[in-house]
Amino acid sequence: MYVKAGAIKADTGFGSGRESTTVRRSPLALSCRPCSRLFRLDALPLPHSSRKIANLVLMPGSKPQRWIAHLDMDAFYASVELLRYPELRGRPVVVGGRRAHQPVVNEDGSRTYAVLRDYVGRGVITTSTYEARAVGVKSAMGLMKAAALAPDAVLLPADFDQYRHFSRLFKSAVAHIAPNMEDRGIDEIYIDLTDVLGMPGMPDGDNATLAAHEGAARYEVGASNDDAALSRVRAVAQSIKDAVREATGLSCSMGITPNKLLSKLCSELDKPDGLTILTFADIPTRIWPLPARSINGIGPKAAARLEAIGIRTIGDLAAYDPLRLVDEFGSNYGAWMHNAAHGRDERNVVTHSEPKSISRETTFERDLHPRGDREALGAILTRLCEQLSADLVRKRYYTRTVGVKLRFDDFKIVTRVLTLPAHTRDARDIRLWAGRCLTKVALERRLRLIGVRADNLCREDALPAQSAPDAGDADQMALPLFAAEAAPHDHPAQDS
Ligand code: DCP
Ligand code: MG
Repeated sequence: MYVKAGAIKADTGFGSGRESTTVRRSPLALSCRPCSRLFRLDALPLPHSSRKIANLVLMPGSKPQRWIAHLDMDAFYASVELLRYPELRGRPVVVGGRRAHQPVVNEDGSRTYAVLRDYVGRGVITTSTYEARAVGVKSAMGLMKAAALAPDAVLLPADFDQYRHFSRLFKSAVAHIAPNMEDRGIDEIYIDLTDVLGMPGMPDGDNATLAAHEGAARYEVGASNDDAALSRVRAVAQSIKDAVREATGLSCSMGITPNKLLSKLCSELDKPDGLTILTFADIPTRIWPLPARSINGIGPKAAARLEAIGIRTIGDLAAYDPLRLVDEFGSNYGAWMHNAAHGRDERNVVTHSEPKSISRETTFERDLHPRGDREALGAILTRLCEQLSADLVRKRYYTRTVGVKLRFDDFKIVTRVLTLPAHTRDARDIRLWAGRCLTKVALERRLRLIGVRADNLCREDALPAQSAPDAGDADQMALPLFAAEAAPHDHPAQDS
């Protein structure tokens, strides 16, 4: 069923060994004539830097192989709970209860825990310990159904503040070792280790010698997969896992491969406390036997459709005619599935995410009436607009959509947004448009909160020429709470 690795290499250009013919391109690579190896210009290893420069041929666009890690915390919420209830270690535990399921502290200091058999309701499990998973209990399962499988499992309420706290702790521990980190949610991150592996002074693995250190430091196509480089990758990975454990007391699992797609797959392969390092050469043996649905992006529906055409494993998918896949699933998804099955993924680790909006809001000490407290409200709104403007300047953004948010004394929230004719970050413009937004709201009740928001952001270095900032009108800061005239480009309001 599987195509031979050699044939696949010719088809895909996987850079899995010295015999590989295709390399990825960046402008900084040199090829050494005598040995035909490729090096990064800024990371020439010693024996080569002493060669005559005539022997080094500039290879515009040659790029080193990347090492990307995916790190995922093990049974995250449940593991955080076990830190404060260590006596529950080894027992099946599920998180998902309500406040009523909080453990009760007895007079002698011991605790009494809620158990699943007593649960009545429609709640679902957020996560469970591996002991509970062993009997089939898993995330998103109804608690009543889980009770049938594991009646003695302990039920704990979720404490999101605590999980967020531990999330920050583990991410900051990783960032100290490897700052090129992409936040993917409360318990997972991608890390680009390519540069870390080139840094001197990182911990060496058991077998790591000076030669091993050099092996990983140089960006030699074909050599980055040798034993020395792999032991270096393992050493850095272990140092990250140790740092996470030291900062949190928790274990995590890591997958490390040349791209995000494969790493995400691999972090699952050896859970809990796992470490899986794969190269492109391992795809036929380690990746192709896995079910197609283990690829992130192939959900249950797509997996069922694949199964209907005889595709069960990733290997089946890789061997399937890509044109037929496109016929079946459309050009985008079909082509993506074909590439994914061959382990191809060029996505970068995105260390900085662009904000979608920036906002400022304030809750009043006492509820304010839109008419009786008109002046005070106007002043508060003006101050919020000034703060928002300062935020935009500091973060180097302009906005084209200004919105207001109001929470009334009955807790009902109303938002109104308006699109401006041009980008701005001027406090007076923002104040003018916020006032215009307010004319769209029926202000009958007292207000608990007012907020102002900038959406539709544009980085200052990407500002279109026609949106050159306008200095605004000095009088706009003295506007009444509500601007009288209607504004163009009215958006539908979003009430909630
Ligand atoms: N979560 C949730 N609802 C789900 C799945 C997960 O609320 N349907 C929460 C609880 C998990 C956390 O997100 O602890 C992280 O999700 P994971 O999928 O990484 O699951 P775990 O970390 O619990 O387990 P694993 O060891 O398989 O990663
Ligand atoms: Mg997890």
